[in-house]
Amino acid sequence: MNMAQNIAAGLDRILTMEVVRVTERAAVAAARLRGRGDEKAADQVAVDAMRQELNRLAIKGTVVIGEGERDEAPMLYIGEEVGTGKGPAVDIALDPLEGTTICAKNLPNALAVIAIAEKGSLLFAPDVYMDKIAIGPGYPDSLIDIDAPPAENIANLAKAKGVAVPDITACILDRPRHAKLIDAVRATGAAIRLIGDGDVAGVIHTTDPEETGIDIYLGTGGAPEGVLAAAALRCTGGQMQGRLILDTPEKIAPAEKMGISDPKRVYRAQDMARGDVLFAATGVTDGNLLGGVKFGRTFITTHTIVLRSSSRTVREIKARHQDLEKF
Ligand code: VTB
Repeated sequence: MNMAQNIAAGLDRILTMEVVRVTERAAVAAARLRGRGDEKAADQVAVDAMRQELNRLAIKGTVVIGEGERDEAPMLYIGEEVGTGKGPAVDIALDPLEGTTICAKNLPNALAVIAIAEKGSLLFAPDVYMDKIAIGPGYPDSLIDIDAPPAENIANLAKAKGVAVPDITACILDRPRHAKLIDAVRATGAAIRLIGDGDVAGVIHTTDPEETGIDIYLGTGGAPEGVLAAAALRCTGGQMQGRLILDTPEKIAPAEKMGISDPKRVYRAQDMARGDVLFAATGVTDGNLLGGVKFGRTFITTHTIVLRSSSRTVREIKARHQDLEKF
């Protein structure tokens, strides 16, 4: 692709650089309340900070995955218009503090996260659970199947990776609902990394097993988090499948209103985040892929990953913020 084509295709690439400030700002705000045991307060400051910075971006943005419905979320609610209004029309999925409990306890992998996509290209996921499976890049298409038993997916992955099953590590949210899944994975001899929260990070970690030690993500987490993770995987490569858990009429009816006609549909990453997508995440607490915010005497350090699907460029930005006033 030549330069002119690159500029013409999809989102304005300058946004890749601009979006970094948005997650940096949210991460610094949340990090100030790290380990204070107050999830709500940490989330609130992250939301405020992200919104402030987002409204400086030259976009006509609409939040499609955000903090919830307008009546329950005063800011960054679904449908909120963000940005200066002068710029491309884009859809935005965000989570100013993914892993509020992790942040409150100062445990690994709390993130400030955003995805920006061409208008109409993100799945409008209702706030229900999603069954998820994900692996990293470099494997044949359809190696994993959300409907296959975990043992089969793990055996296929081990074979394709060229390792024995016990050398595979699966990441699973530590929840009672996963008891059977955990037993099934343990029966294969594979290792499990149980995480308390933060399955956006859990899924992304599959894309770099050498760095993170995680080969496969399995289990049920939030659907909005599923779309955010899918946006990241569209940029890094890797495979993901997700199915909304719409098991009651109370869940099916609002989902239908959001345009979901087949409640059992299996979505791949490219179905959840289509077209050109940007994804940025800044570490709040130290994690497997990103360092957390560090507060120095004269500067603050942040560590961010920025991804873009059309070029599949992976950028890591370590920033030293010396103008402390603005934080
Ligand atoms: C996961 C996790 C999130 O929600 O998606 C989880 O990654 C799912 O809900 O960090 P439960 O906590 O009910 O299992 C979070 O914990 C919070 O958004």
